[in-house]
Amino acid sequence: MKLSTSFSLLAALIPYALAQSPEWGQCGGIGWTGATTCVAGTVCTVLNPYYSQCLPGSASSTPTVPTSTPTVPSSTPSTPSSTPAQPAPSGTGLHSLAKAAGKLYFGTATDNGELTDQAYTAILDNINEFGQITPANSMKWDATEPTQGQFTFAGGDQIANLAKTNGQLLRGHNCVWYNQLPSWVSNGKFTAAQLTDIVQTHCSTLVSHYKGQVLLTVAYMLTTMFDSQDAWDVINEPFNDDGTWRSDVFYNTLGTQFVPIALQAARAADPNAKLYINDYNIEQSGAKATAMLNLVKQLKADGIPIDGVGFQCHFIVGEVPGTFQQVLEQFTALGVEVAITELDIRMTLPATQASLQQQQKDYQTVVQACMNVEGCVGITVWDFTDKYSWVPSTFSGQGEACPWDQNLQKKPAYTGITTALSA
Ligand code: 9MR
Repeated sequence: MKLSTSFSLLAALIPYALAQSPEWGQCGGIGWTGATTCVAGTVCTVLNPYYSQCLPGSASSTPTVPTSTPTVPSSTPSTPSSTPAQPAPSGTGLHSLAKAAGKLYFGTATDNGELTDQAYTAILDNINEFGQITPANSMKWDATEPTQGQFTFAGGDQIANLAKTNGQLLRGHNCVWYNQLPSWVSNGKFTAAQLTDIVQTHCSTLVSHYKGQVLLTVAYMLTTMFDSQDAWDVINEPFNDDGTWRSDVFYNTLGTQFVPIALQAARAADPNAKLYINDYNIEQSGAKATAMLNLVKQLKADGIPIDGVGFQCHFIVGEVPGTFQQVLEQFTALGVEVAITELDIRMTLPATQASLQQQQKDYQTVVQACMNVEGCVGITVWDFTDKYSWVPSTFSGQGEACPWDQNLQKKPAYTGITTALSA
């Protein structure tokens, strides 16, 4: 990690940073226990209930820094649109607009095989469009620990390094999932004690490997040391659609305990990463959303680290759930943040003008729901172009799910997103 060369400089600055947050550093928010004052020339600004940040400027009075129950006007974001809260997005792209609206990021999934496509990477690398990246495959268990105890990080590192170079946040995806799981785990017939050890080793090795990967300037390095804003989907898709627990090697061997085991290992490995449980079909009121709500309540009651819930949002044109915003609010009311983690909205092919128009509306509706909920921190599309979408190979006869088309041209869906981000 490049941190090593700068470590003595950082060590010298740590006491100072603990006393006062640096420019761009976190200075408040629900659950924040670090410094609540900012270095000279910056002012502590509430971006959302979970995150206050030292932004350039001077305070006319002592700022109020919430750590428990902040109030943020939902219609008038406290960050002026001309003041980016992170290294420098400026413009009218998706991430710039999201930042100006007080969100942490607008991001996209990407995959290693796509990174040789220069027309594609020109858009992916554009910080005005994307301030966050999720590796679609290369941090999954089959990619990172194909054989017990032998970790391979080459693919994940390529994407982490790209995010670092671009100044983009990184979302780790994922630690514990029934899918893309090597057979040595699923067929190992391990005892509960053995599988506990396996989950702990996997999560802690993975999460600590990518600890603090988004590093730029010294100021930003300090920011990321004390609040990296990076996130991990520690648990992926634990429930069936009827709200029962998915029958997989983790649940069948450990019961529900695999969830706290993994979350605690991840927290110990990177105390600053936001730890999430991520799932689909929890975007509407119903048994599955209720099961997730109950899980979060239980984890909180038991003192288990849980920072957020990811809503995948793999939707169908014309079928965005009407209760989505309400469900997001039910989760933030429990004291966790929420994020849209894998957004795409597919349609029956061939696309028509009408279906593309409806898709524009649907993207706008989904992004607007996140905009309306203070604790919804960001939005990630599950790749931005139809050229690399997972949809056509999984749902026969469907596709065109992304905001950019096969030829990397923006679709009406893009305008749907920008309309909501600018509202
Ligand atoms: O995008 C991923 C695709 O390339 C893989 O073939 C697929 C296999 O499981 O996983 C896709 O990503 C999934 C994500 O990891 C979890 N939520 C659903 C996503 C789409 O299937």
